[in-house]
Amino acid sequence: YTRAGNTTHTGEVHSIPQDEQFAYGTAGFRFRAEKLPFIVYRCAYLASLRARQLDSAIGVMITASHNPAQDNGVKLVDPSGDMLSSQWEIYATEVINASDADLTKVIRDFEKNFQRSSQSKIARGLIHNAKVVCGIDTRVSGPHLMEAARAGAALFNVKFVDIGVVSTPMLHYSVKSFNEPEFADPTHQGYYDAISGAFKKLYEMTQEPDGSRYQPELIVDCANGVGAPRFRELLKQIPKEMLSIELRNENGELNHGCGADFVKIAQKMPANFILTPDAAPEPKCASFDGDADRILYFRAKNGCQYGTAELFDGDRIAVLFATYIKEQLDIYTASKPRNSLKMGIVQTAYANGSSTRFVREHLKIEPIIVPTGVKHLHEAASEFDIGVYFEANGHGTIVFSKHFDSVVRRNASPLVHLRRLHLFSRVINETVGDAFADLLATEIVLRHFGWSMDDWNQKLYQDVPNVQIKVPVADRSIFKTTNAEQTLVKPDGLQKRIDEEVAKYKDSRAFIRPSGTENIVRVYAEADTLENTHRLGKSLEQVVL
Ligand code: 16G
Ligand code: ZN
Repeated sequence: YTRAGNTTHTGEVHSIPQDEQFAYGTAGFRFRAEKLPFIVYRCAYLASLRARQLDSAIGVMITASHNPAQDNGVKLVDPSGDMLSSQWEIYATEVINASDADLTKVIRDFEKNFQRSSQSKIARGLIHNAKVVCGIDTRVSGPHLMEAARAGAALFNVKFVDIGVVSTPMLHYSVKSFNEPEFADPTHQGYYDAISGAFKKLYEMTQEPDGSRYQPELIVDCANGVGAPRFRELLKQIPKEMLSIELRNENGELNHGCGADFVKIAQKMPANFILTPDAAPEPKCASFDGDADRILYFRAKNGCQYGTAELFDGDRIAVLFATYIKEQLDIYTASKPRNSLKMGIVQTAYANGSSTRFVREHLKIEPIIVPTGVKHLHEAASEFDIGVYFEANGHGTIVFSKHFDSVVRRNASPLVHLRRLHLFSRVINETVGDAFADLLATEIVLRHFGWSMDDWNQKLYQDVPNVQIKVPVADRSIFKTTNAEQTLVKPDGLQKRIDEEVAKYKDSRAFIRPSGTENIVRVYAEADTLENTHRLGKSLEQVVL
């Protein structure tokens, strides 16, 4: 697994130039699968080093999420199931970018540094828990990359645990379970039992209100990815009367014409779904992405172009969760004002303006806006006792503080709203956004409120019309933003022109930011009507060109 001898899953050598540079981005390293064997090998080696340094399990997830089937990627997961610390992202970049000739020296320097801190522990026989835990998604290149990871971990003689084909959130959950055995059993079954067990208990404690319009039927688009086999297994634990789910897009081409990313960007019904609401309506649908860390709800949109989907996106899921939690919290706070729990909501600039306004005006919470990328959201949410975070694209979860642990989880309270909060926090996968867990949590809350899709749509807020445009540019690095990506500081003068355009429309808002994953600049615009939104978007596209 060298750059020169980078052997791919097809058995060919796809050598990598000694000076080709790679960066650990928001999604780790992600490219065409041919490039990855030597990258995965070095990443697993680095994971083994970190595992020894912390005497903990460290995760290696091999996936390219919503990208096409030919791609793959790798990212590392820290002991508590969080994403890798930023300092180690820099180390990862350094180790991957070394030439074959320099690698031994780079590695030796690392080992010297890290062994110094862990040496005494090793000497005292205290290294028991160091291991590299590795999972893959359903791509054909996966098993070969798993072997590359195994070889990488062996370099430093650290135990390697192959957990097979899993969703990204299952890998995060397993890493935490290995390190905190009281959290859950670190197996697929352990994850299913923990999440479905909490769901079933909470279901029993949830009473549908009179006149409830809740429907337990749901059709799920699995993006032809890992959601298909793994969610099918999870659902075996849940009786049909509680939740009646039909899975579609289980075995076709990964992410092709389907999946959460497709539905969000195209705002279209995915393949194998009825396209019009007229014939036989499919009232409630949800879509996972390829590695099942994102979820969107949707349905065919009435009176629109054939095949148009109406989205119930990450913002709407976040607001639904927050509304439920607030209801439980308010009852609690009324009785125990001194031991209060603070809830926060974290969004990005892409959050629909109506959702932000709703959170501010109705939930009385000032939303925190952070730059794109799960890492930023997770970090900001961790400042609260209950931190709800979602990107509009459907990636999100809720994190809970130590204070929450002691007030809610460790205290077997007889108060029903506290027990609900406790179980809700166990349905949620607090390590990372999880399509399965978020789906179960959404269904519980809809049932609690007795809501149909119409209710969920109408009782919270109406989305402001919005548009996203990708503008190809020669060099996206000349675009610099501030204010959580909502203001451009470079190139000079552009922000002023954006402001002038925005001022021409009612209820408008817009920003331009460079993509972190593609060589494009993204324009986002909102205005009072869809037509005005498109007009504003087009004029901003001109500003960039
Ligand atoms: C990455 C991020 C995702 C973000 C997207 C934005 C993680 C795990 N993933 O996929 O959260 O929405 O990038 O892409 O952080 P962009 O920079 O091209 O708009
Ligand atoms: Zn994903």
